Amino acid sequence: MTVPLSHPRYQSLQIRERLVAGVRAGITSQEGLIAHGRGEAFDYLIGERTTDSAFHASRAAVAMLLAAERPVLSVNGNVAALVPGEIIELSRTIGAQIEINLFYRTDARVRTIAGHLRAHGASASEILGEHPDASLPIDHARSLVCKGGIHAADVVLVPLEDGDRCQALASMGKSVITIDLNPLSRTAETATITIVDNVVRAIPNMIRLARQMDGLPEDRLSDIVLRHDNREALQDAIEEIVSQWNGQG
Ligand code: PTJ
Repeated sequence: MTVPLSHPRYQSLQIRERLVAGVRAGITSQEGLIAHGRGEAFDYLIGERTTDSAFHASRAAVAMLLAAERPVLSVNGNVAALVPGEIIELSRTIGAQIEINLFYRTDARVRTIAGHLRAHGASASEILGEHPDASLPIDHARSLVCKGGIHAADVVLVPLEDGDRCQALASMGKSVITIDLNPLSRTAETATITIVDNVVRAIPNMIRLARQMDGLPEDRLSDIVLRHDNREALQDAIEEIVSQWNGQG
């Protein structure tokens, strides 16, 4: 279906179409559509904008990634369908690796996503995940990771994540950044930094911030990270939703 530009929900409908195309191309799981529906409902409540708390969380996340020794951006089927070029750009701006790690893992889907990212400009060596050789302490296919990627990372960005893997990564001493529209999710609470925003807005914001912050001294970056409190930021996100619907947003 072609959605006319004049439609009041044009952006939102475009995002749906990208995910449906992702399912047809074997990139996104069918379950990914359901996960998106949940995210869409929260995005509606948030007002489909980047809130102040989300912007501040994005800034802290970028500071953490720039200060990291081995940052990795984890990509699933929804992220690959929605922001393929942007995730590559972010990885290059901050000097991070990309690793495909799926909840509903099949080798075929990992290969299709790798091909999709390469079609968006990634080189063969930039994308990890096709040949996992290590595992995370969880009883699930998404435990399969690469030794030189997520397994060795000190900071991992895991957008649209589930609470278990977030917990497993944290239990290995890693700092975990997530992007999740639901400020009440277990992932949001478990992550070191949660960005309560749509991945289609958050990743481009992070690219802009990384360009501005690149070159900041280590102590400045760690100061930005240390001053960020995830619990407080989640509380702010909930208050921003409430004030939006009280007509104060
Ligand atoms: O491609 P796979 O196999 O790795 O599967 C990916 C999904 C997303 C299907 C899988 O990880 C999953 O089932 O995730 P959950 O547990 O449903 O959690 C997804 C979270 O992301 C929910 O809290 C949603 O509110 C949130 N979400 C959905 N769409 C977006 C989003 N957050 C940010 N931006 C979005 N566009």
